[in-house]
Amino acid sequence: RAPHNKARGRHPDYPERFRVPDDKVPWAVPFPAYSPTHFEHPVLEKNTRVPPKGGKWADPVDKMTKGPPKEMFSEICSRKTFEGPLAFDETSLAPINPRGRTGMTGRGLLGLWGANHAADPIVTRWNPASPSKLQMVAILRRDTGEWAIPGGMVDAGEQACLRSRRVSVTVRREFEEEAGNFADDPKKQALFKKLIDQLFSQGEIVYQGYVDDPRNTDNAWMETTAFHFHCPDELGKLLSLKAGDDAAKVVWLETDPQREPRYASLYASHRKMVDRVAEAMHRHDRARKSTKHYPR
Ligand code: RP5
Ligand code: MG
Ligand code: MG
Repeated sequence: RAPHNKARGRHPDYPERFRVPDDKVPWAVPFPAYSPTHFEHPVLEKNTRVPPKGGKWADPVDKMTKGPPKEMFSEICSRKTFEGPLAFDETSLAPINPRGRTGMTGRGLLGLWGANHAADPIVTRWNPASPSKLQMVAILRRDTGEWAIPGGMVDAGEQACLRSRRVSVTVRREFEEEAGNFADDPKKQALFKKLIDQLFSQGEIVYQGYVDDPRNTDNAWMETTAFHFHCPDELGKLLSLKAGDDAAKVVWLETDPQREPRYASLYASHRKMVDRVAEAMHRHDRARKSTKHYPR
């Protein structure tokens, strides 16, 4: 398990974290001076679920312990995580970040104690103008101003059953919201929907697990299911994009860190996920080109 970096860094809506040096990230390494900043963004209080009413997305908090209410313990234990059995803080009963210290306790901007699940669509095509170059659909996030995969949170109702069919609902919804905002142009909208019906009918899960997200804390963190959808040449040429929702811009981005600084510095651990896809695509392409075709 790789230690996290962005989860120890800055977020524009967070106070300063307690600094955690590289060697002190693992919980197994003693760090007696560790005094993390406690932070829960005010948006959590406004969106706290009051059982049994649904609709809101944040867990309650125990005002005394600043952790989850005791009654929630078994529910938190039963929640899905890709990071193996969870450990809990003995005093606050809050789940502990499986990748180590972040310099912050509480949940920051994340609604759930423990894993907060997202889904990420990695959509690629060979650049129509330069077919040996692989491009991906990338958005500019409004919150941090970083380029990212157009992913999003799995809806509250979908949290319980994170089977790939449910998650693929999220992945499509998020792609439409963030990269296909054609509500003002019914013709373009219809074409976009038709194309992604075809594109999203064949996807592959390429990653499931922890995301090194700048919103993570010691007690709440992001996990994702990333899908890869590759556009066949014609579809790739036709698929035009328009940013919406929490995306300020959307582009076809070259997946080459040497030539494309926006790709080199993708949000959270998105670079790692797309690098793997790009490597596999290039490998595949080389193998295809080296196969000789003899006329019959
Ligand atoms: C990342 O945050 C995930 O990989 C996903 O891309 C994103 C989901 O959060 P929002 O885009 O909804 O803020 O950790
Ligand atoms: Mg979204
Ligand atoms: Mg999003």
